[in-house]
Amino acid sequence: PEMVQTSQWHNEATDNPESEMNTKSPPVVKVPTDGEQGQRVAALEESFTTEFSHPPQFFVRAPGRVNLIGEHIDYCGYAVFPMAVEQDIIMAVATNSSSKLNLCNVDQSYLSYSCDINNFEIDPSVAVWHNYVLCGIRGIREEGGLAGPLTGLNIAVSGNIPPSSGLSSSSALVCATALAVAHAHDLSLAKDMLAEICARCERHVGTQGGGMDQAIAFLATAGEAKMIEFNPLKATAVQLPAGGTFVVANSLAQANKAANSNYNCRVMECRLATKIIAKRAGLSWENYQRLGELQVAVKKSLPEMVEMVKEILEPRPYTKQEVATLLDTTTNHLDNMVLSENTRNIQEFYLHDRALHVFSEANRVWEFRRVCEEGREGALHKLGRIMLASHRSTQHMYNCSHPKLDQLVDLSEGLALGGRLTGAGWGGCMVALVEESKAEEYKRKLEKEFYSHEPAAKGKNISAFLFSTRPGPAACVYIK
Ligand code: ADP
Ligand code: NG1
Ligand code: MG
Repeated sequence: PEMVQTSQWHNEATDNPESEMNTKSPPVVKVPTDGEQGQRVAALEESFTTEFSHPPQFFVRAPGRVNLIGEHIDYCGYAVFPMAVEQDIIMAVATNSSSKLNLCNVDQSYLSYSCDINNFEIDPSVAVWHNYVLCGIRGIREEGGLAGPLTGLNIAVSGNIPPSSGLSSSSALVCATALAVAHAHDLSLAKDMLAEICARCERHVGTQGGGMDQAIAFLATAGEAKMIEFNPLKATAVQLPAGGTFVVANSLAQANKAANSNYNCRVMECRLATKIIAKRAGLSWENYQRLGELQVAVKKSLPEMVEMVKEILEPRPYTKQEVATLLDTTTNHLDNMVLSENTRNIQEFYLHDRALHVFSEANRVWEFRRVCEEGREGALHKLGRIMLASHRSTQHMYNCSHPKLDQLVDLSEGLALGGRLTGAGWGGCMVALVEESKAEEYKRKLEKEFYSHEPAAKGKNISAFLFSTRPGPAACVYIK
């Protein structure tokens, strides 16, 4: 793909009315009583009342998201392009006087859990759902500005975001919890503050995420996709060209990001690439963690960064010992000062391909935005091509796809304008850009050529796996 010639790292200082909005707290709105959401809330209220023998005092909801472009680059400091989906986590909440968290879920496969709300450990070595709730509580307890200890909370959860599928069910759970705790304690925290607190606290489950999911959960607006930039956090609404629609197709292969070290391995490969390139550029490598920070320091454009990677790194894997030698340090030092706990046993790192993906993907995000803003003829086709290039890069350079995702992307060629994995990958969902007039035909094709062969889809309502999606609203509090 063509590449922009300037570094897009720095934010221009603009009068951004949106950033003023982001300093407001999430809205408090009347709880929905009709439609599908009304039914879910009613069922949740009933579960809550049965479990705790009293009604909830309020509800919160936080949405999942689909990332349109910009995968695995938020943790390198680069801008991403998500929109909130309508699927969400809803919580029914009431305070209790016993200083306990009492947690249950309408889906009984998520076991109930109870602990002292002011004194608990989060064990990242076990992938359990209550860890995400504990993260949200810990985030507000440590950063919410409370004067004293937390009040006990009874919480019941209902979610309809397909879990472990790249639509950010995890962050919806963290963000809903943080909002519930803040509201229960009368803390009016700004949306951007909540987004940043939640990005940090979700890392207690062990994944070193970048902040995209928590940002869009709080900063989304209905009807708009948003470019999210980091350091400082900024959300810009971008109008998508008319005539297109986004279809999400679940590969039905689940990937729980906290259950293995795949995700953190990529974060670490980017970190090691940053350090080796920094050293070669004469910088003190200890000070650089992210490829984005490196780009600022060497004052080069994204295409120039691509060239730099090709000059300095080799496509073969690097052993930990080689990395240590290149940095004039020891593997012990890397273990203790650079690598995360669950990546210390990894012996080989692919630095060249990962860094190439990041710089080219960061560039594609800006290209995608430019095509949207120019709104020229053929814009939809261009966006589709950019999305497909993004998929191929995650498939071949970042190695985070899954055969089922590749199959969905391949099946999309022709009827869709372009498809790509969304979220972290290794399974989960594909998002495809489709001309509105072809959306139904496209979905029928996937139903026939993919889902009819999938045992996991047998007898299930296809709309849970394959759906058109519009940008939905952000997290809010629901009151009666
Ligand atoms: P993603 O964020 O892409 O959906 P993750 O692996 O990051 O995938 O997070 C998935 C985890 O989030 C699940 O394993 C589960 O612990 C939790 N989760 C998701 N949805 C729910 C739900 N409705 N109720 C309870 N926990 C949920
Ligand atoms: P998912 O797959 O939805 O858990 C993860 C990260 C994002 C981002 C994407 C890849 C968290 C909470 N989420 O999303 O920050 O890095 O992968 O682009 O870590
Ligand atoms: Mg997640």
